[in-house]
Amino acid sequence: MIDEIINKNINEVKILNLLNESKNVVIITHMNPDGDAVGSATALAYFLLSKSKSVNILVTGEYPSNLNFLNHDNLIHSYNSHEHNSIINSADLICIVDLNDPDRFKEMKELVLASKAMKVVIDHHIKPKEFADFYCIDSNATSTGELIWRILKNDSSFELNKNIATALYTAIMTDTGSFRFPKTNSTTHRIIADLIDAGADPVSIYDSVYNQFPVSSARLKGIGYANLELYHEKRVCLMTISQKDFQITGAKEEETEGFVESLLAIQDVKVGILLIDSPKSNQIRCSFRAKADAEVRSLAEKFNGGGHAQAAGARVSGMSLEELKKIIIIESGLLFS
Ligand SMILES: [Mn+2]
Repeated sequence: MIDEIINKNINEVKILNLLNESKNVVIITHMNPDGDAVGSATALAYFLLSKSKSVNILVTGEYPSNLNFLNHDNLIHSYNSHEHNSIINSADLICIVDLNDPDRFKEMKELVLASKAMKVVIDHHIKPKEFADFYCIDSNATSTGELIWRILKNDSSFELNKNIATALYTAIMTDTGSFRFPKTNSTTHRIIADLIDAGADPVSIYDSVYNQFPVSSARLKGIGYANLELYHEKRVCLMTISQKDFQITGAKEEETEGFVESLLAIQDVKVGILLIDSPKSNQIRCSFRAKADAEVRSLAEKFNGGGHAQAAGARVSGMSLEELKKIIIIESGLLFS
């Protein structure tokens, strides 16, 4: 299976040719899209619009309101079968960005897989599933936004305008943790320099993405911080958020954005773990983050999850928060053995 995908992993110029040959393009990204997902999708959409293609971005469910500033031209739609099935059916190219597993298409899955359109995956996650016609995958890329940049800059008539620059800046900024995660290098900063030259505004983009927390989120984080636990010579920091904590603060689940990353700022901590007893799904959402000299993918995989070496996650059902916590405390110790 993996060999099959390697054979279909084509270079940026070939992807560009597919984009240029298309007429009706649908861009799909994952549910609960992050800055990389929305930024990559909108940058690609603006490029295709500049080539007079018909373009729609479809996401399952809502997307976070702090990314609204990227959707001022209303290119992103929350999928509903009534309005959007005909759009998927009439597409000749479906670009799947920042995800590689059709299960994450959710309600769109059947229709997308059955579509006759050419399907291309542009992504930087590992272990892609075999379902698309072509793949543009580089797990060493900081972000899908970086891959979109590599593709577009091959186009001789490509003009980097403010909309594309802002979308790609957002994608790369969010997936590099504002240029401090391990894959950040001089190439990243050279791309960013070009994006700033083309009109991306670092101050206003950061402000739009990150300085938008409702006070309920700050209060929830306060409860989480008050209850932090450290294990394994302070190398593992565990934050748990219970359903009761959501009730007390009135915070919503999506207001936990950034909580787990903040655990790595604590002295001696190598691995941050956030367990959220989800009021929405009746599952426990596990988020794992690691510093560059540790890894957490193997931990996520033990709970049927996955992700990157330094950022991974899983969803667990059938046990209480306390039961799962006990197991995770033991398992996380094995990361250092
Ligand atoms: Mn990404």
